[in-house]
Amino acid sequence: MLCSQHVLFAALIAVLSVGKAMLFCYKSEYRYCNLKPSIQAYFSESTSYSTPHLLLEGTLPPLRHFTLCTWAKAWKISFDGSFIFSYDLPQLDNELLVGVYKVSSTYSPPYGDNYGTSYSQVHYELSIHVYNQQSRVICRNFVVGKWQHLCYVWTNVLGHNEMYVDGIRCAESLTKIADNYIIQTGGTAVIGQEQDIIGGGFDPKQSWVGEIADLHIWNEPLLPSQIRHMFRCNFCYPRGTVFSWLREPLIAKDVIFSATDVCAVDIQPEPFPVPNPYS
Ligand SMILES: [Ca+2]
Repeated sequence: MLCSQHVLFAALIAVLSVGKAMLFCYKSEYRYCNLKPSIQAYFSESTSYSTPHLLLEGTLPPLRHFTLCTWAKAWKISFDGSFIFSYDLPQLDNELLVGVYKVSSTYSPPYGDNYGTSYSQVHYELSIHVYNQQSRVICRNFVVGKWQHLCYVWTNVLGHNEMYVDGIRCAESLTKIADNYIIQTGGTAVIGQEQDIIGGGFDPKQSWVGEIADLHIWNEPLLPSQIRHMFRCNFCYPRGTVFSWLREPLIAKDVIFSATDVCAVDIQPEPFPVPNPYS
């Protein structure tokens, strides 16, 4: 009942497009149509007096795997890490933590006119912590100042993990984290800051500065094709089974909500139809 009108509208578009548009819907119980503008949360720069964040009133269930996907627009990324979602246990910091790091490196041409000159270059790395163990990977297509779709995937099967920007998998992560571990329930989750104590201990240098929308968490590792469908806003995509954006009780602190349309970003059409993984 959530969006039957939108499903009908999407179906009409598909028919009118003489079969060129394909309707990608997932299992009906997960159906969520993204044809209407989303609600974004804006996190201004943190200071010692203001630390914008969202605090979940509930906790997370035990997790053997998870996928966390969100739309995010960063206005600034820190060398200390800018964190999107932080889940801490009373007895353990960084039980589940995801974010982005700015990294600077120097490059010296091995030959040519500029031989001997050092150039500074910046890149960005996505990061997952589970059980306070960290994996970071370079994501060449991450940029500041633009809506992007970020996904973090972890499974306790060999501690495998993957990260995606705009449906494209970042560099292969060779760091396996929390092999065979089960993320514990009973912790506290915060969006937009990095906790060092339960519900607090925020470092302004590690806060998220920018917008976040449609953050969802699933208790399974989603497939690359599912992640690509979400990025491409292919009419319908699943709501998170563990956490669903603005469907869970949250306490907002210094966060500004407004309407946005993350699916209005300039997305190039698929070069060929991608089959529905659930069909
Ligand atoms: Ca921490």
